[in-house]
Amino acid sequence: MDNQAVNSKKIAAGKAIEYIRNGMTLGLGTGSTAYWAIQGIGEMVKHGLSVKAVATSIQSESLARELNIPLIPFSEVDRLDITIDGADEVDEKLNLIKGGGGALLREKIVAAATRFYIIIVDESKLVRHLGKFPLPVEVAPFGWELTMRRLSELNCTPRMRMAGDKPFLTDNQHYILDCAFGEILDPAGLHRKVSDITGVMEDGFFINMADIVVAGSPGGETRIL
Ligand code: ABF
Repeated sequence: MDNQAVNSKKIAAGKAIEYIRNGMTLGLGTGSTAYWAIQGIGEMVKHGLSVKAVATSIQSESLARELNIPLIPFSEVDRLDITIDGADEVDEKLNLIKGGGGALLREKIVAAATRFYIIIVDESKLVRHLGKFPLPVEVAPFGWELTMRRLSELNCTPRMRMAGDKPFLTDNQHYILDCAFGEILDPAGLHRKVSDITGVMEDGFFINMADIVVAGSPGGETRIL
């Protein structure tokens, strides 16, 4: 990843963690942008911030442990005060495609329990319409071939996400089918159709879930959308 992209991610993360206050319960996102937010929270904890956190992936959980961010099981949480997470695409209505990192199911569960959901991206993720990025769809391994056929009937090209020569397995032991739809003019409507397919555990559409999006630019500016 080039330095400019890293800088944009760091800038966005640095702005997002300014919303955190002592005593909050936080959701920790997944991916290379959320990584910088978790690093920043770790620094704040080192300087006395008192928070509890739930991670959205095994990867983020181990990073939080390394940084001594106090983790609690999601089962002990009713609501989270703030979650900071990344995204693959953000449209003009702040609808998202997420799941490039493979953590979309836990990310959406945590997002749905969050009072203030902050998405952090470098500005290259801002698009007019979703869809250039293939929609990640998390599916049960049992019957995935039939699920794939049903998804392709929605006029997309589903491809099994691989890890080497085996299917990628999510933290929940499911497969991911990356579905190239091309430009999506009605993401909410398509989300309903995808969700109706038996065998689909979750899709990467986050419709009307982001409270704010912080977009960082290589020049060091941030935009709050
Ligand atoms: C995770 O991070 C995924 O939901 C999302 O697809 C990805 C974005 O990755 P990055 O911040 O590395 O671009 O939240």
